[in-house]
Amino acid sequence: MRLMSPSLTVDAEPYEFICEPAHTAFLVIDMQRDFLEGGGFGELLGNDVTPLRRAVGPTRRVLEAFRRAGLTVIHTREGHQVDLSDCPPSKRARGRLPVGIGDQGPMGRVLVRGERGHGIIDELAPLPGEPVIDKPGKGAFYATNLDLVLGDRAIRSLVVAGVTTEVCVHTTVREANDRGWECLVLEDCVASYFPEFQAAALKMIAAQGGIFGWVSDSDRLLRALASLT
Ligand code: TIU
Repeated sequence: MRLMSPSLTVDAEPYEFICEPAHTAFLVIDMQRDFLEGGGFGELLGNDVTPLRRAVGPTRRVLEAFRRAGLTVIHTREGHQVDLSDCPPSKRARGRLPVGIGDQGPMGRVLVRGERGHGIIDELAPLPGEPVIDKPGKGAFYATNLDLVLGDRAIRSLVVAGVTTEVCVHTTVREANDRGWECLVLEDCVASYFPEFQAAALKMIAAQGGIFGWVSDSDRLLRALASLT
């Protein structure tokens, strides 16, 4: 059932986020094994992947609430075609990794579409009918049809979750903001390998009057959604 209420008001920083549920999507960015599980791209980059787990439970609660309310859910995955034709050589070379993008790792070829590591973690698996945007870059608009998918569904506002906060979440929110979408980032539904980047990245979004978005959390979003029903 689609909610008919005209607007949803979520307590947020720097001030309340107001959107229309029927024109709002939950955008879940790159919740892939390659970033959240041992042996994936994130760990091969030298990171401890455990801090990313904190975003899984809250994201799942918001995902379930959006699904229950009949609202739009969209997932993204970072990764490359099997022949790596969409991976700039500069990206592949970055980090001088002994095992990097396109190489065989414990979960298949690293950051390659169709491999186990490229898949979204079981807890947040997309349901049939939920768009999954495969993106070669950090931003979800670069070299994808995300703008068409959002336009087709008359989406004007995005509630954003995913990893990592300062890389793919930030790049995507900046891209979305420049294209006219309003973005609310849920601080407990996004995560970074670096606590100091998590804090700074969230501050950057909401500073200067919400220079490229709003920041709230899953509890405040769920409270607002509950008040509609
Ligand atoms: N390394 C890192 O923090 N992130 C990425 O490479 N991709 C995403 O953020 N999805």
